[in-house]
Amino acid sequence: MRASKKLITPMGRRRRSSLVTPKEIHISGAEGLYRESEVVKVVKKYIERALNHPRGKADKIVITIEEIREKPKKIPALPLVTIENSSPIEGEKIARKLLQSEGISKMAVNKTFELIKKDSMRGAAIITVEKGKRLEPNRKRGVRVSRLGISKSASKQLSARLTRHGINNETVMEALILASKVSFCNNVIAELCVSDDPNYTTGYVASKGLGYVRIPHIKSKGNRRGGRAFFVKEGTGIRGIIEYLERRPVIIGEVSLCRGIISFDEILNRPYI
Ligand code: WAQ
Ligand code: MG
Repeated sequence: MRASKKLITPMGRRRRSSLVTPKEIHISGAEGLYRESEVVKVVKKYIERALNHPRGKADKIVITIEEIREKPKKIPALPLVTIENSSPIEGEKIARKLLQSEGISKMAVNKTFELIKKDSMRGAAIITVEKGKRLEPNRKRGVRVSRLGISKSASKQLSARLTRHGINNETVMEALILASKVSFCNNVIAELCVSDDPNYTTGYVASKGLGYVRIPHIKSKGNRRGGRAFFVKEGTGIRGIIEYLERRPVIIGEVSLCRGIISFDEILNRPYI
């Protein structure tokens, strides 16, 4: 699902008869892998999401439903943990340190934060770990991870584990599924995510080594800017990565450890892996 809204600027309103094209802003996107019997229910949920979104009410909703013949690849979810944090300044520092601990250069991290703070994107940027070069062919759209889901039994188990930490909601579930699919890609070293929802201030850094590390208060409340970046090795072929992220069906079949809030020092020691 892709939902957007036309922004009519004061100038556009005055000159209605002229050829001023209103700016279309991204409101919400969602994708998943479901059984046929679930499709109607899921589409209804997506439409409701687009019409009641904190970023604004969508005036255009595009829904694409495709039958997938390829058997989904089953992968485990990343282990989940939340870092103790109470301010956006500290939150950004934590994210930077985690990314650098995974080998992402300072320059690449700087460029990524600049990008995320500038404008909200519909998809993710693909950024090289050393030079911070952007590789995705369509920068306005970015790359949308799609064809991803979770098995019934893993979903039940994940819900139970997230409930213990008071975070059993769709936002966390969907983000963990996405991050698990992304990190399973050999060429992706790490991911940074900041929500573009003005009310949602928790972001995360994810990688094979760190797992899914939630960072509360990574941005201030009311801030509509957010985005995602996938860091890849210098010289990696972009086509194979995009093919995997956008088209390869992947299902979470197994849940990993879900921990509560821990301090930053503890996470760098990685005692839970
Ligand atoms: N593929 C690639 N990029 C995406 C996708 C996707 N399927 N969906 C969203 N994005 C990008 C896009 O640039 C958005 O602006 C940005 O990510 C943020 O998307 O553990 O809600 O849907 O508490 O706002 C993370 C923390 C929440 C969850 C993430 O992201 C937790 C979130 P949003
Ligand atoms: Mg959002």
